[in-house]
Amino acid sequence: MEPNLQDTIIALSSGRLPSGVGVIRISGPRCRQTLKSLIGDVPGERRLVLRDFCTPDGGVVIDRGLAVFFPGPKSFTGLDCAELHCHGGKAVVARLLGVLVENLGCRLAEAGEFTRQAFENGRLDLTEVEGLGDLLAAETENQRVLALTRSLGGMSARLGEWREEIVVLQAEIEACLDFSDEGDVPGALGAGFDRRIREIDEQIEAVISQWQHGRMVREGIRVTIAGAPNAGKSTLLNHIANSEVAIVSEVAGTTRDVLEVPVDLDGQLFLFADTAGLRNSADPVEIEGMRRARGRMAQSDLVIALRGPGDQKLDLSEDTMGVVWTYTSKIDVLRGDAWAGDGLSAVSGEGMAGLFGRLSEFGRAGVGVSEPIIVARERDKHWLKSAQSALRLSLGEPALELRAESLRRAALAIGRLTGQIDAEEVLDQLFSHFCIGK
Ligand SMILES: Nc1nc2c(ncn2[C@@H]2O[C@H](COP(=O)(O)OP(=O)(O)OP(=O)(O)O)[C@@H](O)[C@H]2O)c(=O)[nH]1
Ligand SMILES: [Mg+2]
Repeated sequence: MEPNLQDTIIALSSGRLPSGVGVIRISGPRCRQTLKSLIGDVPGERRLVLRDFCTPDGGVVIDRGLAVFFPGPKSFTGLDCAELHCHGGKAVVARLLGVLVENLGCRLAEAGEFTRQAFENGRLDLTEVEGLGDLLAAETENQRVLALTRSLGGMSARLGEWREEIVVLQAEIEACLDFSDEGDVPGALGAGFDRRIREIDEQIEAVISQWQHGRMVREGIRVTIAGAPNAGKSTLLNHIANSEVAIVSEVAGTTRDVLEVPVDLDGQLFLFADTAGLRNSADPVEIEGMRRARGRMAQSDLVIALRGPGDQKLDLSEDTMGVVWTYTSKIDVLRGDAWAGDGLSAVSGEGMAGLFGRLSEFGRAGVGVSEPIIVARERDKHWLKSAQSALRLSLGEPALELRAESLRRAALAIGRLTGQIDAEEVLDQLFSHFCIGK
């Protein structure tokens, strides 16, 4: 999508119609003129006023509602903006949009186009745009907090500080080089120069170390329920999901596909997956099921290894990058402490409170413990690591020119994160997930 900042774009920014109120957003150079034609004047800046919304020619009233004007460049998009709060009826909104397009020279916005204008006009950087996209998509409390921190510039602020300091360091090297050009005294970097580079490196490291938690908040904690056939894995998933999503039967080898269910526990998203039971089998479908089960296990943050009362010991620690909790299932049919370690029954509910408590604790660990999390995307980790390695290169390098070049590359990596450099591809991808009107 190529933005055209000459266009005045409009969209219904509120939700599905009919609704109590419909909010139509307008942004672009024709904003003032549009307001004059539609409501007779341009209201005072950022003041909500009651007006009749009229057709421009005959002055027929379409609806009565509220209008507000946000002059650029200090508006959300950086251009003149307005909002019309009309009654959220389908015909009302259709007529207003129709008049705006057919009589007043506006155009319907594409998905994410208001935010795109904001980015093009320097009102938001790429990390803030990403935060905003995540905020609209947020379904859990932890996702909301992460997305809000980012959309309000939590990440931009850190990146800005680092970039500024790196540019200063770079300038100091340039000054040294200029000085040595002029003759006798060779330039020397001030004391503490390397320490300042190391400090930025450490700060970047601290932020990268949050990445796993950020990823778990944003994408969900991946939990796989695995174990022997018939151990009760599907029954456990159904209990956790509070719905009969998986087929349960006394036939061993019932589950073949990986079945994933998102669950919000205490504001944290978990993605629970039921998998095929693991055993020696010659059945090609079952073998494929086990291959998928192992694939999901390998990619999991947590594996719940379930074994039935009579099953052999189970060790899945080599099968995953995450942690493994082993439980004995069906303890309702056992007497006393006939099982070793943790036990649960998804049928009687015994041990389930303990499991949920442990899961909530797992979800809380690391989330917002010291500082709010600001990194969550693969892109964040990639460019932060790239900035870091450029900084480290500049430390090890004796030649001043090469040290300056490494610093320049570190600043460039940060510029890629904020979208000052090469934003196009990321933006197109990002806005394809935005809704119209944002
Ligand atoms: N008494 C009792 N029976 C259970 C419990 N959990 C599961 N079962 C029974 O055990 C049998 C197998 O349960 P499933 O949930 O299908 O087991 P699974 O591990 O998914 O089995 P596969 O998909 O074949 O690997 C069913 O008859 C369930 O009703 C439990 O906690 N207590
Ligand atoms: Mg099953």
